[in-house]
Amino acid sequence: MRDMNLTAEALNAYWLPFTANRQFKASPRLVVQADGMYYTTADGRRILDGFAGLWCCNAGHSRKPIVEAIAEQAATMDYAPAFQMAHPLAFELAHNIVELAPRPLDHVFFCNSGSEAVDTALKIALAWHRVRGEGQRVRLIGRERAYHGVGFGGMSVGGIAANRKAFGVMLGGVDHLPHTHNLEKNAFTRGQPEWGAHLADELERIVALHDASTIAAVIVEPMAGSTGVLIPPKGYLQRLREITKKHGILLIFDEVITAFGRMGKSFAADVYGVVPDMITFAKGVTSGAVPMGGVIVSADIYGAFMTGPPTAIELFHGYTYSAHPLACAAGIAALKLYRDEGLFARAARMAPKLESALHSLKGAKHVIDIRNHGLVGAVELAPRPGAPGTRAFDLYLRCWEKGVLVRSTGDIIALAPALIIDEAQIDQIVQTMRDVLTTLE
Ligand code: PXG
Repeated sequence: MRDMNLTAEALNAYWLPFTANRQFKASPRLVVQADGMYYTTADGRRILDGFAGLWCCNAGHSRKPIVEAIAEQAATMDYAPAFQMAHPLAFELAHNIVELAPRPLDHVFFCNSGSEAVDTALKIALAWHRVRGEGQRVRLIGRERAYHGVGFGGMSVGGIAANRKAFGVMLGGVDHLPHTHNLEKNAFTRGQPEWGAHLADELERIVALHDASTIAAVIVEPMAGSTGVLIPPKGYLQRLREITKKHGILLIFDEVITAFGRMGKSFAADVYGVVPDMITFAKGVTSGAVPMGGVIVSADIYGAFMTGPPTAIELFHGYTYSAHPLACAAGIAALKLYRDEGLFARAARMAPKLESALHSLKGAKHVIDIRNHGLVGAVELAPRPGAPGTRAFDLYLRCWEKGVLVRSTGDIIALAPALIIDEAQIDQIVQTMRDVLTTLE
């Protein structure tokens, strides 16, 4: 193993993403090893991972079949050109994903992250309308409190004020649905809230304002993860589907965190019973072991592009590392592991356990909401006056000190453990949070 002691120069050289760099460097949290449900820190502590890395290591960490598949592929063929050439694993993985996907979604475009997946889906939406002769459909509709990654497209359809504050104007021609989070109506709901389906009707208002003929696509996370676990109200996604269909607008589900078992089935689309026109995925496709993302599109969308001269490039888009051999090898191994161990069904079985454990925190100091669906949970805390976000961040830090990794976003603690988690580990995470909450100012 490498020397794990960082020099001051090395600590300084790395600019960490989405991190308070100065705070981190004053007291670094370094992990050096991972297996199953656990990380090991540089100072030798075992940390129970309640967040599957960052919503991604759905099969648990450093699982042998995935590790071996990557190692073997690296030794066999490191890289294959992605344009005008291919390698067999790309087709095999695409086929395996299509087998899991809801029909009529049956073609896969590969990229390397969730952000790229979102920008790819938005570009496909715009180009699809053009190839069909509806090139005036250029508007994209997102939602407040949506996170669709960090590309300009994803940021623009996303609904995060901090992005607008930091980076100024976004893409033009974008509008937003209201988010569905409402503590007055839905606090402490288990599973999907009863209240809020009508918020989908706001899409009719947006369509009336801009005219349907100008709108290309609506993109939503079926369950919004990053901005604090916002569970879709019952009937909400169905209404979005009806309205988009009625107006010839594409519906894109950003399933970067919900795909591959997180909600207890292959896709959130299956759980919520709504089939969009495109699904973006990333993270769990390789169980986080190699970066990969992609977009699954319907036969109708793919087919519309396959009409020009056969020698012409149909979609002017792609990445050097689209369908990278190591990512494909990891993806094939991860999907096989999910199937062999029945992990999506396991997530569905463990979901009620996570639900009851989490909701036992009701009444604990500072807790103003608890919500959950599938193997995802969130505890929302009352913000400290004048210091939003610090309370949940302190809870995260203290849980880390006590050997449990959770995630804080604003004043919300999110949980999304690997699908291999057992009941005792769920109890340990919740008990640790309970202990910390009692002492938290
Ligand atoms: N779409 C969704 C729905 C996401 O959740 C992205 C796109 C972007 O993916 P990449 O691979 O470009 O990061 C995401 C990413 C968190 C957290 O703590 C969430 C994400 C990433 C990192 C942390 O909630 N989501």
